[in-house]
Order: sequence, then structure tokens, then C-alpha cells
Amino acid sequence: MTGDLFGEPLATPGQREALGAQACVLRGFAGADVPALLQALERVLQPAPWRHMTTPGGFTMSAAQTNCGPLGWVSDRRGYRYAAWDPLSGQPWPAIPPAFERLARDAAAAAGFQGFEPDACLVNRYVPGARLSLHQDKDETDYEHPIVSVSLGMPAVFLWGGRERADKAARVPLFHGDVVVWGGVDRLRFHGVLPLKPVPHPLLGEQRINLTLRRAG
Ligand code: MD6
Ligand code: FE
Repeated sequence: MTGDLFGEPLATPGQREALGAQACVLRGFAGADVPALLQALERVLQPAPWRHMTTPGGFTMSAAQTNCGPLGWVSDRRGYRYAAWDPLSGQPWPAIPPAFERLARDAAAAAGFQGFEPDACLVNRYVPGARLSLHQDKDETDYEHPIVSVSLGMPAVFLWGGRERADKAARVPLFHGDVVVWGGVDRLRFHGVLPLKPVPHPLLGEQRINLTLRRAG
């Protein structure tokens, strides 16, 4: 069961949809934690505000980003990498809030990955029209750890591809409160986000916020 992009999600919270042998969507898994997550995010944004990073090719990313945790994902003309310091402030990234950490650990465990301890949380903010082109998450030191991705606010269509860029990608609608977890044999699957449609969310308005928690170092 997926959902109706232009209305309320049809999926029952707690429902687990397989995307692969070791990848799934946990529908509504973050539901009860949303107020705590948003409050914690406000505190992350004070020292580390949203910014639009530049790709190595010289394009400005359409999603705004920030990070928390010992490591943060950054992109500039020199490439993609993890860095311990926020290039904007010159300070270490703010700590991962306990509410983020707890949710990541619980979601990973629910998806079959015990003992997940993230050291990096990339936060993406999409407004209508913003997108993320098809990519693999390959900047981490090893691929034995899963990735936990939390969707908040406006719905988005997640592109879920294969192990080759040219593999046909499925379109998976993601709603407020959904958590995607993947690892193991699915860790290097191509994925992306289609340009966001303006479907204002009751709590967050015209934005989608995505928390992506990883073990990077
Ligand atoms: C997003 N997510 O959902 C972008 N990467 O806004 C990602 O690129 C992503 O959701 C790795 C694992 C899960 C993800
Ligand atoms: Fe990704």
C-alpha cells in the first residue's frame, strides 16, 4: 500500500514496505517523535543554519542543507566529503540531538539492523521545485552500516533505483513521519527525489525536511 500524493497518506502507521531484501519504508514510524524532532532541529539551526552547497561541477544544490554530529556531509568545488567543521562557521557541527539518535537506532533495529550508532546527520530542506538527482551514498568509510532517512512535512516522490545508474527506478511516495532504512545488499542502490510539488503541509507549510542519519567515519 502506498498513498495518495494529494491527500493524506493511506498507509497505516507501523506498516513496513519492503524496497529490497535489506531496504524498507517504515510508514509513520517517526509520528510520535515529530514535535521533539522539530524542536531539536531548531536548536541545530541556530549554530548551523540552512545553506545551499555547490556541487563539484559548479551547480548550486536546490535543496538547502545543514548537518549535526561529529561529521557533516559537505559539497563544494573540491568535491563531496565528510568534515568535522562547518565551513560556514568554522566551528564543529552541533551534536546529534538525542531524539534523532534514538529514532535512528529504533528504526534501524525495526528494519533488522541492530546497534546502529550514527555519527553524521545530514538535514535537507526542500521547497516546491527542489529535487535531488539520482545518486549513490558512497562518501562513507565503509558500507556495513545502514542509512536511516526521516521525511517530515510535504510529501515527496522518492526514486528508488538499482545498482546501476541506468536501472529503472521505482517511484515511492514518502509522507510526513515515514522512515526509510537501507543497508546490506541494498546499501549502494541509486536513489533521488523528484521535484517537489506544492502541497502545503499543515505543520510545516511549503517545505519538506529530510534527516539522513549515517555512520560515516
Ligand atoms: C531525501 N535522501 O530523502 C534524500 N540517501 O531527501 C537521500 O538521499 C538518502 O533518503 C541515502 C539513504 C536514504 C536517503
Ligand atoms: Fe542519498
